[in-house]
Amino acid sequence: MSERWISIDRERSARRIERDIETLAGPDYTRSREAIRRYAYTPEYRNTLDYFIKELEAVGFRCTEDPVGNLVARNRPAGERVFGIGSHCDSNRNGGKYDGTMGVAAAVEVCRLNEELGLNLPLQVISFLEEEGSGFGQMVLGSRIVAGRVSEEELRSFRAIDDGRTFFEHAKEAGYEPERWRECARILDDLVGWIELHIEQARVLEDTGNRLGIVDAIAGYVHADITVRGRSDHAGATPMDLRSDAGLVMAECMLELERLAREAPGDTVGTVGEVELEPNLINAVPGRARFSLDIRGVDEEAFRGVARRLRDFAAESARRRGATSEYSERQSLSVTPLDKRVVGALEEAARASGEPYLRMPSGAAHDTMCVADRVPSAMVFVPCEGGVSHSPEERADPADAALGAEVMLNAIRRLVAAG
Ligand code: HGY
Ligand code: MN
Ligand code: MN
Repeated sequence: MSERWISIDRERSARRIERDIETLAGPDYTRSREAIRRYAYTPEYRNTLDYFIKELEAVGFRCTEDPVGNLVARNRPAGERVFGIGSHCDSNRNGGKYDGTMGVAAAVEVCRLNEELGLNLPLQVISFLEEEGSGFGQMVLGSRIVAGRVSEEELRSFRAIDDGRTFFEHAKEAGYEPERWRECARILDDLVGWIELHIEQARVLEDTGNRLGIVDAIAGYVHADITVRGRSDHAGATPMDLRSDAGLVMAECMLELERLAREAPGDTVGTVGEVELEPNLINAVPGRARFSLDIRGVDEEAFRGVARRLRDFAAESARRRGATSEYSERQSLSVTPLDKRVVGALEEAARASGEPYLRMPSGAAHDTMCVADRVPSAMVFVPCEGGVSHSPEERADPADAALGAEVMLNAIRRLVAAG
């Protein structure tokens, strides 16, 4: 590699990243032994932030937390221009060791290398709160707050999945000041660029034999719920043509969603991941059904059109069965094209590394979608085995994250030098 490019001791970096990840898979950092489960304002999440704070302070970073709990660490005084790196360290409720956490660990490794190699790059690490929505059912919540993509009314309406208490109550109890949430926008003020490393969460890199993905766009999504209200009847005594079975409306909608997503352009996908039936008893016709919609794609009109058509299909299916349906959107984010200059710098650094890489879109959502509103941004993907994610079976190789750290370091060095 020419002197213009730095090559790191990838083996040593891989060992340090692996140590971070294996430590954070321990009992102090997850609420469950079966999977990694940590989310906003829980002791396990606090321990995880404290772990990264210790690692960052050890290489001279000053760590703070914004009014809702996004972690921010800088090696420059406030107001000076810095390059942003990071991800999230909360987990899916059925999470693996690598989703998010590997990105924060790789960012911390970039900070260690910056210090050891005396590069003196101006850096800011952010670990965003509640990317998975495992605490309050609202995905990328910390970065949506930073990007001003929530209203005060919405924020005050969010309630914890575990106990139904509000986001504000939990945030205050954890020592934050959620009423100052608008000030969270300031953590992007000094950023000249942003790069997030993340596991791919699918198996394109694995199937194509690439070690890195240089992400140039992130799919948009709609998250919504449909609630169907029919009538709960005796499962034995009620003749089939006298029923108003909410469960059958849900069943028809699930198959219709599959049909609409398969027909739509732009890699559109549709998933019903959560289902609830009431009274949910073997011998009672379900009178109420609630199911979630996760509809995504890189063609904005296509994936939003699927959501609209499914809403109308549900209303018609319910009407035919003497029931009603109600569609309520939780949130949505648009397709996010990433910054050509940052993508280009990453691609050149990946090429210089001598390792196989692929330029690609992201189907999964990431905090980078919100950062990109205001900051030139891009992402680096590393493979995960079999594409498995949002599962304790998730596996990724710290050696790929170490390679990612080297590529990020070189790209940042080029971008900062170019001004
Ligand atoms: O679901 C997502 O796209 C992200 O992994 N939370
Ligand atoms: Mn993630
Ligand atoms: Mn995730």
